[in-house]
Amino acid sequence: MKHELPALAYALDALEPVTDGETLALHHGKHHKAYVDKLNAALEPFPQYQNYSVEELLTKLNELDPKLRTAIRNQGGGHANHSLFWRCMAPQGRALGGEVERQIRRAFGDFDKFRDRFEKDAVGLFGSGWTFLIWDVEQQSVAIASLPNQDSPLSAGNVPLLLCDLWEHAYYLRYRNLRPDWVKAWWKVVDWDAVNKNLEAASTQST
Ligand code: MN3
Repeated sequence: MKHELPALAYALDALEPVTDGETLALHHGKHHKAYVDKLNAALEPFPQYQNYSVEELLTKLNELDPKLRTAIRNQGGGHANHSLFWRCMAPQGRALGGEVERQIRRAFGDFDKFRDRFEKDAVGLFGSGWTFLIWDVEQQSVAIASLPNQDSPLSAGNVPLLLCDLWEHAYYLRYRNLRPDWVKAWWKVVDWDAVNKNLEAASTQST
């Protein structure tokens, strides 16, 4: 099985002004595509893993052939993180509601407190990486997690529900060095219907 670059569900300029079309074209067509190509190249000598989804590979990271682990962590993580990132956004976004709203209230008190914590975490992450809303399987609760590079919560047994890309390639053309402005603007295109679907899949999987 070859891993493939997923098509976007919206036009390249559809997330403007939060993300400009040039950034999205490069981010999806060059950056994400490079992760997919390098993942496929890394897997070529390992026929035993041909039928694994990228999510399965990341979940089983520590059981894989040690020679493959770094490539799965970086290239597989890059592919999985970006695939989820595109699916968690929509033009104009979709409003918060449903079970994910209930779980955010349960874990953080209210949405504003959650958003403040998420933004602080995202702005405070040194270097490149992602801030996630995860389903913490052990705690049976939503939680915030920031991870470096292309690491995936799946490799720690948790399920990513929503994620904000904090690599400079995600925001530099429009926001320059101002990561806080990017993170604040990004909420406007978050598709909470998609996040609810991710939560539904995560909680049925883990019970
Ligand atoms: Mn990126």
